Amino acid sequence: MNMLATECLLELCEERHELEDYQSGVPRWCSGCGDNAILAAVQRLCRDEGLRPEKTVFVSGIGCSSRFPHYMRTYGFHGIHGRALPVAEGVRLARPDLNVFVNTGDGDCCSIGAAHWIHAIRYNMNMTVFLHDNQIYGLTKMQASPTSPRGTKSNTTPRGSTLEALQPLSVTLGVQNVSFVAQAVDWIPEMLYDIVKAAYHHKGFSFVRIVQRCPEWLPKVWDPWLHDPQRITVLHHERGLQPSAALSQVYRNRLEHDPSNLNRARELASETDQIPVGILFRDPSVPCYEDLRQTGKLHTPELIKSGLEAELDKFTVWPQAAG
Ligand SMILES: Cc1ncc(C[n+]2csc(CCOP(=O)(O)OP(=O)(O)O)c2C)c(N)n1
Ligand code: SF4
Ligand SMILES: [Mg+2]
Repeated sequence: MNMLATECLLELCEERHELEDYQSGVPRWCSGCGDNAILAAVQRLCRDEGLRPEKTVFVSGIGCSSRFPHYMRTYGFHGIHGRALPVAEGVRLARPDLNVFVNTGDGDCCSIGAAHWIHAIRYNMNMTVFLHDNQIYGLTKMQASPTSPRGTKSNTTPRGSTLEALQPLSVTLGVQNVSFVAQAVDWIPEMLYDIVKAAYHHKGFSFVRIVQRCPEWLPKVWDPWLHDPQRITVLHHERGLQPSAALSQVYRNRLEHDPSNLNRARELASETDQIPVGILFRDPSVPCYEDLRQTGKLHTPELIKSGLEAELDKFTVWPQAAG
């Protein structure tokens, strides 16, 4: 076979996907909801990375944001409120060949699911996690969440919420084995895409907090940052992201930040006046739980059978021992 024919054949065998191949249904989110921008960035990532739909799964909990898997033409698991992460961990252990993504809301992750979140960071299993942080319970019509700013008026806090908001980045950066933490905002698509892509390429638990607008229940909460680009700090570094010249024209407040510097990442995460956007922390050397466990070995039927028999034998009462 000549060179040209071989190339043509290779091209035919190579699976190519268009954006539409990852799109499913018409999202039911309100118009202007930041979830739409996150969906667009993730579908673009799937197309650009050529992710095979049958090798990709989106896992979510319950909430507006957790409707995400319905809009991806891949595998999906729209789970139980607060339990997106343990479901994703199960998928990861049973099917290490899949690309695992998680979509979780601030209520889902930081309230009812908080214990799972902390342990998932420590286990550092290879998955890409998007925290859609709209600072409110959206689906259930406006109850304060742990990330609601102090003073937020809601159905559960009619006189304004009493406590300071929990900072998801600070929490994540405080847990043992943290390996990737980034922050994006839904209204800067270029950086949202670059961050989603960097998170996907990191091997380990990649945690991306996405500041997500909920025009239905908190229409003005992000206005100070939305209308003043100077209040966005664009993080850049040779080992982080390198935003385009066009973006730098608008977002002039740039900061060189080395993502291997954990203490500096923690300082940046605790800022509330500015929103740092980019990669705060990355450590590719943190081992993944599934590699430490070498879970692949558990998959041979012989090993499973002998393991089960050994386990059952522990509880067997042998007649001579009993007598
Ligand atoms: C065990 C359980 N508790 C409570 C609920 C009710 N519930 C559904 S979604 C939700 C909060 C959703 O908020 P968030 O996770 O921030 O997602 P959003 O809708 O804002 O995207 C609650 C309390 C539930 N479905 N299951
Ligand atoms: S209620 Fe808020 S979070 Fe839910 S779809 Fe509407 S804008 Fe989005
Ligand atoms: Mg929410």
